[in-house]
Amino acid sequence: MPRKIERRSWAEPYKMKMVELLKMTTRPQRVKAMREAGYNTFLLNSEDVYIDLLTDSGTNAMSDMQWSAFMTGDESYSGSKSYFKMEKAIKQYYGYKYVVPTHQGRGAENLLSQILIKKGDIVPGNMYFTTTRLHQELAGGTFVDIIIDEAHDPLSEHPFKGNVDLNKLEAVVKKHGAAKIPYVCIATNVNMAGGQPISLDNLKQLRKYTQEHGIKIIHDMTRVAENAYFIQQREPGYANKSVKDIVLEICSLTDGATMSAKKDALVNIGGFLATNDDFVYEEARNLVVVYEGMTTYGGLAGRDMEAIAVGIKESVDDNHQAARVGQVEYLGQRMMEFGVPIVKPIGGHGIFVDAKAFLPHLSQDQFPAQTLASEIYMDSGVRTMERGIVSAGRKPNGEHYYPNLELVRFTIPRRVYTQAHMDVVAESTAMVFDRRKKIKGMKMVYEPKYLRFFQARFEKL
Ligand code: PLI
Repeated sequence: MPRKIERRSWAEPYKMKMVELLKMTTRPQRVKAMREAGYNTFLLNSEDVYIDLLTDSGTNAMSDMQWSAFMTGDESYSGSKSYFKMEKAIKQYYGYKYVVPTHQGRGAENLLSQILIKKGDIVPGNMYFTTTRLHQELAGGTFVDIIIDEAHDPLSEHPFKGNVDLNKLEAVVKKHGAAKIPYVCIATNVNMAGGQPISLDNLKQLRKYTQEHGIKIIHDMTRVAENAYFIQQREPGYANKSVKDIVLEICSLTDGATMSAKKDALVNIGGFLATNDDFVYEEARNLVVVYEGMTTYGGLAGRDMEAIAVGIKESVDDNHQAARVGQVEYLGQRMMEFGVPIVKPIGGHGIFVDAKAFLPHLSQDQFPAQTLASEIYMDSGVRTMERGIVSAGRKPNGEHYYPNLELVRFTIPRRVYTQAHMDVVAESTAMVFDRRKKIKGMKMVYEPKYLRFFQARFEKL
């Protein structure tokens, strides 16, 4: 009898031609390393990490085509031909008119915030991101969250948890007046919500509303291609459109963008500000030479710009996105099989474990997500990241922000790990889950002024 095959597996659209060897550690070694790092996974030495899911930022594996382009980088101080290749790719795949390179995403956020935000302004957005909000605040603005309520609920299965609640936006416009709102900041695949997409339908409605009120849309396009993939998979009318076409359509509904090329664009460093606005471009060209570098390198080497140009093209490939998001889905499914509480639907760049549900006996002041991230590292050498009260930081008045979502992010670098690695990650998390009742919380013993999650230190209670 021929065997009946019930499912066909998929696999990555690439093969490996170089590998990086990893150090294997023992639990006592990891416990010591974690204590020395003040129970902050950011402060671990990467050498002591086995599977590094701290971030998908700058941790991508470049392709052979990217590496070969890298070798052709033009390192001229001005007018580098590598810049023109990057500019061409950005215009072709994202459709924006002007490009100003920056060393990474936050460099672009700094320029944009300084250009568009005045003291007392309000910047609505579909959930905050750490560096983005900080640059808005440093420029004198106040961020207001206008994402739909479902985004703050880890159990809601809304397919587009990155959507904007237009009623919330209208309330902000009524309260402050459109003149106080320089732009609405729209992230594609909202990071802090769990890598959740915005729909094109919602973006079109937002576009209509903001145009009626003379408000710009600035696009945090760090993970735009992953968002486009979800639109293709989930939004009626888009099943037969390519990721490439959907990306272009998303960008066409916005006035400009900040980009961290370290994510979607498959490189290890880089970013840019893109705009269709002559004024913003002119100002950005003035400021970039102060903060980043000449307008044709903005803090990047020519080789970096070469790699970005190729990476952008590879990022909008349907097969790439199917494997990229498919791997995240695989890890999420395995976690769910073990009963681990995760944010649903499964997002685009990682699995977000709900630390409040995982460790319900800890109060948010005992840093449940920070605690859980350290426990998982000590169990298996898997490095994850806190995305909860520590990341949220303090309000300008000094109080903690208390975010609804208290999450541990298992962020998957692109094209780096195998499904066997994902099995190890899921099993380790399940082991920690099984002994969750014995886990104690922590207190913060050192807190830096800005972006405290990077450097804060903790002690076990
Ligand atoms: O890390 P940068 O400066 O290249 O980019 C800042 C940045 C802006 N927007 C969004 C949505 C991000 O996710 C982002 C950086 N994210 C990091 C570093 C992360 O680990 O998620």
